[in-house]
Amino acid sequence: MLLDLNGKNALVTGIANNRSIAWGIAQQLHQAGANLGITYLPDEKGRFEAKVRELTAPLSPSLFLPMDVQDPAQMEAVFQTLASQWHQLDILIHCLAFANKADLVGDFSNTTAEGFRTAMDISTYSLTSLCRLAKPLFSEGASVITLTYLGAERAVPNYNIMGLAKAALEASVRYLAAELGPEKQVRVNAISAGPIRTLASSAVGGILQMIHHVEEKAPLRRTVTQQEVGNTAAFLASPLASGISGQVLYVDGGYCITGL
Ligand code: 0WD
Repeated sequence: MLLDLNGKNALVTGIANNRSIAWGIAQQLHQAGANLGITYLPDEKGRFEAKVRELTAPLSPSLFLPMDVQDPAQMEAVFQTLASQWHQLDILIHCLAFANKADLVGDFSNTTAEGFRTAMDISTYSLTSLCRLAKPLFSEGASVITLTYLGAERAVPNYNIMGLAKAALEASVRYLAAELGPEKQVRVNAISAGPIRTLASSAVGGILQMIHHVEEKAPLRRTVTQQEVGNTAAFLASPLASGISGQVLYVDGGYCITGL
């Protein structure tokens, strides 16, 4: 059986620019034949919108909508549009995260309550909100995919509050998989990607050192690309992965198995 996503509707969140992991995922889903809906984080001057619109135009998305996950009305509007225009959702890509830059460097115990809430709200709770809104629209065998990082289970320097957000995100994957599986065979999984240079990762203190460390120590002696993460997402989204749910799949060149 070949990887074929023709006729599948895929909502992709988290494209900020051409380095975004979500951009790698959108390209691979498109190549496999999926019909795309893209959401972008709106800003006052509309710069993100223009940039993301231009970047994604070659993939001919049938929907292009603003969605700040801190704005419940905007999230509801996205799903109302999905309901009226697509009628059903086959693939949901949650590929966004945020923490205050001050909370991504130095001592973890300095994390503020406000910084804690912000990181958890945007990076973790948003997956649950998206799944709740998508639940009535999921097709039989639909696939939900989120992005996580090794900092969820190990004390990676400077990852700090984002490590907690990812640990809770991985737990959310298990609870959502348990809830959504029985009725319609909806699968929920996370991809744990190795470090990649993006807008979000540049906020994490010492990210370049971490990338060099992976290049020296990972079994494949390199970091992974957005395209490699995209290929794994396309696989997880497809019937080829029909028996996989509630898992965290590592796409990290094998780094997480090393004793280093
Ligand atoms: O090394 C890496 N880059 C790794 C990233 C390793 C392992 C996992 N990840 C995860 C991230 O934690 C995140 O969950 O992959 C996901 C995508 O991250 P990315 O591709 O590294 O980062 P980026 O290209 O910046 O995309 C994340 C985007 C935001 O960009 P900025 O940098 O402007 O915050 O998430 C979006 C936004 O487009 N975003 C939001 N979207 C809706 N509502 C919000 C929000 N409130 N906040 C951020």
